[in-house]
Amino acid sequence: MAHRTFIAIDLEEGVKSLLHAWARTVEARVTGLRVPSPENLHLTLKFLGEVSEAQVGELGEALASLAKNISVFDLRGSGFSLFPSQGPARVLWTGVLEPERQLLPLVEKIESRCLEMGFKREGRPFRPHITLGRIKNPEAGDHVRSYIEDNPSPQKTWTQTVRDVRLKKSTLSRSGPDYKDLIVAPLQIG
Ligand code: 3AM
Repeated sequence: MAHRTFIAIDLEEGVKSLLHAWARTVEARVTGLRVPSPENLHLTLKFLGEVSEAQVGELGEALASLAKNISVFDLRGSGFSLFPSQGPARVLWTGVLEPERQLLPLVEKIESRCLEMGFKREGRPFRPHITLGRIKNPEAGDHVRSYIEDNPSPQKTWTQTVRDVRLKKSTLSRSGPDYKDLIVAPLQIG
């Protein structure tokens, strides 16, 4: 059976609650923003798409050997941002501060390992983000942009320790995506 998969960093419970609360404050003031449930909040490192059962096994081994050579690290982020950067917004997200320190090297290792395994390199530049809400129509996208521009909340930061990277399975349904861990690859402690 094939699985729709991606590699991600999971967020700590406290960070999920905090970020969900931020998203709810925007949702309360604009119409048309769809906020994911807190347990679905994550930081995508690499979208893989459909993979076979055999590839899941291979990815598990690759992620485990890669992760055990990378130390546990702290991740910090702040504020609200929007995709695309201009025009009606489609995604409300929060970004990572100083991604070049540990996050981008980790993503680069994952990209090159995935390339060796036959997965396509991501065409777009990697923009680390945690999706806080999705916007369906351009009118709502304009409202969200105006609200965020008036309330950029630069003082809002979040922080957590990254202890593992995960291969996640995404099941799409009418009620939204459902994510399940297929593999948890622990980073090196200390
Ligand atoms: O983590 P976020 O929510 O930004 O948008 C999808 C979601 O991103 C993205 O992978 C994450 C888990 O589904 N995604 C979905 N299809 C994609 C594709 N074809 C994709 N990313 C890149 N290419």
